[in-house]
Amino acid sequence: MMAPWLAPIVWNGTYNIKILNAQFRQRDVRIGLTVFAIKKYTVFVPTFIETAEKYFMVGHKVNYYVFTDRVIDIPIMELAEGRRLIVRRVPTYQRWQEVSMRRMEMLRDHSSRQFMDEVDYLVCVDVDMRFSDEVGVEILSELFGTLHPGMYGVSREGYTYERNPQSEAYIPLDEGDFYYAGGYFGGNMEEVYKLTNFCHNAMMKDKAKNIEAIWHDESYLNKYFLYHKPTKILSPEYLWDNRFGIPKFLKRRRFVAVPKNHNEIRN
Ligand code: UD2
Repeated sequence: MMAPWLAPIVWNGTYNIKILNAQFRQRDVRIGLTVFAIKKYTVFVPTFIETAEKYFMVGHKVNYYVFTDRVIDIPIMELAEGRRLIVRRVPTYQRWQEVSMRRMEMLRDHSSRQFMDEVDYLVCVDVDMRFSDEVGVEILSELFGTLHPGMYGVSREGYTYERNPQSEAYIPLDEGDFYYAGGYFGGNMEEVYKLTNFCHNAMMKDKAKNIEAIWHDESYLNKYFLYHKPTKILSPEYLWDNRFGIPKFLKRRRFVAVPKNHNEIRN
């Protein structure tokens, strides 16, 4: 429940949401939830928003930021009071790996401009997901990351970090705390800016050397978190994939992957 640097690992039962809600409401906190829906991934947006309306930060001020190359495909949706949907047109890239990686650059650019004025915290997630239980202010902190559901319980040597010493994402076998998921991180605006700026610059340095890390943006994120440790860590309750079954330790599944045919949806 606690990382060795005293950052809490958030599980069901480790916090009192009533106290936390009162604290965050007192501060009138505004939360941004960002997703990218490029090319065919626009099909995931309606379920994502509908389920977020039901479970994500209910009772708080929320801005949804949807980045897409197909603005016309994003439906107008009815939202609860205090919640807004902001759709931004962004460029697309041919390879899905590049689509995934370029999110860092676009988040960085928007962090230094729009987000700064509009929200206090940013939550950056994958779009091919649905909320299925409450996700509230208990996740918010200066800088947070999420344990990857597929790497939970795996030993450090087994983590799929980038192992090529030439890459900016390189992590040696005897280093690393946790394996964090690329599809769920966030923090306050300053920290998200620093994280996305680092990851994008590292990717560009590698690109110049013709290197692409094994798990793309996720590999660079893991490198960043090694030297800039998150102040809060979300348990796999916050990011699950039913392909991994439903283990006993998992009391809640709050945000779950929508099954997809990778080849079909990425091409
Ligand atoms: C994992 C990570 C993802 C990223 C990726 C890198 C999780 C849950 N997911 O997801 O964050 O680190 O590995 O390999 O940790 N996208 C589009 N259009 C496309 C392709 C991608 O919009 O054509 C966006 C979309 O928001 C999607 C995200 O990029 O959710 C990541 O792509 P993915 O979900 O196909 O990658 P996946 O499942 O391997």
